[in-house]
Amino acid sequence: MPPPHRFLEACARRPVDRLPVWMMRQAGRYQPSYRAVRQQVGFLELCRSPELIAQVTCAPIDEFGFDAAILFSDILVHLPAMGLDLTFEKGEKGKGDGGPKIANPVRTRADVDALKVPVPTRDLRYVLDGIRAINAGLNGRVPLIGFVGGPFTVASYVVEGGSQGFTRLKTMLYADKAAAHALFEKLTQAAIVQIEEQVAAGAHAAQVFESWLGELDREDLEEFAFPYLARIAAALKKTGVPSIFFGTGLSGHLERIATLGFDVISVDWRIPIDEARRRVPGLAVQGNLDSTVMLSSAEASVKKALGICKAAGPAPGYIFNLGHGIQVGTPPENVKAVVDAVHAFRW
Ligand code: 1CP
Repeated sequence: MPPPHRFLEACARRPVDRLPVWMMRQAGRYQPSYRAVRQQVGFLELCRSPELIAQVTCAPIDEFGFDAAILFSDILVHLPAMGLDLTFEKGEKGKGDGGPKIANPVRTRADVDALKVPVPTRDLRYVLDGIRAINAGLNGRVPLIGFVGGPFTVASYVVEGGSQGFTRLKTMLYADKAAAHALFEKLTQAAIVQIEEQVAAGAHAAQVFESWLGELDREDLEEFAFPYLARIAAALKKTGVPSIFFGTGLSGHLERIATLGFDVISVDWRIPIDEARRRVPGLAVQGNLDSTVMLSSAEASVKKALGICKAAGPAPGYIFNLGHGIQVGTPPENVKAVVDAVHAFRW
């Protein structure tokens, strides 16, 4: 890495020249350049091509000037190596992203026991080669964020067989606690080996996506999620790169999440950013524009974005981002307007 970059500086809560900004799903269907690639190849085919991974990861850096790149992949790409038959349905025309489908979902203890922990250097070589290809393309311009899914969020797809809610998984917690723990254990091991190899291949930071963890109450978070997340955070600490925890619907649990061992907490729009920063004083905070506003106008998007920059306050350790991913149909010019406005923001 060349001189310290403002995204990594902010993760470490050191002062920066301008607020760093990147956006979840900054590579995706809202971009004409991404749609052009997807006209040629299926989603999983794209995820399995190191050259295409590098192309679509670098495109938003060139197009919008983000301060960090995020590996183009998915939180579910390792599932075939675990023994699950994963496909992505075609996104309906104009209606957005194609969702994941698992033909042989995990429903019983025997299903859990049959799951294999992947060996990334063998099973996910394309991801690791992709990381090397991205860094060659970025040439040190911005750092690269690697990622994995959190155990609960990945389990929701594995048990339901797709984006079908959480009822089956939550029922498993109560009906067969041991099976649920065995599943979270396997998914935790799978997350740790993947993120360790991503860092070894050249990722400069790592984000854990626990998008749906807000589904659980405090008691279940304590039993079924926090211990596993703390293990992932500890493994990340050993790698030496900054770690980011992302979840939604978790505003009631920020102080507890701050004890898990992550360096940065990414919050959704349901909590004012100043309140989030007050509640986790020892950590950097990332967030939290509601991506829906960017479906409207550049003016409305910039107004809301600047309100967040101001509310975040001047203390080091703030990274501008969204509360969740960029939505399909977002006009790219609204994204550009927000990036430029955040970069122009000064105290
Ligand atoms: O720029 C980036 O962020 C691109 C890399 C990326 C990441 C970090 C993709 C590409 N997916 C993810 C993570 C991911 N995948 C999450 C966690 C983040 C979040 O909450 O959005 C989740 C829940 C998934 C599962 C998944 N994969 C979904 C969501 C389904 C649901 O339940 O709502 C979908 C639609 C996918 C496919 C997918 N992954 C990524 C893209 C661009 C797409 C669309 C596929 C296409 O091109 O048709």
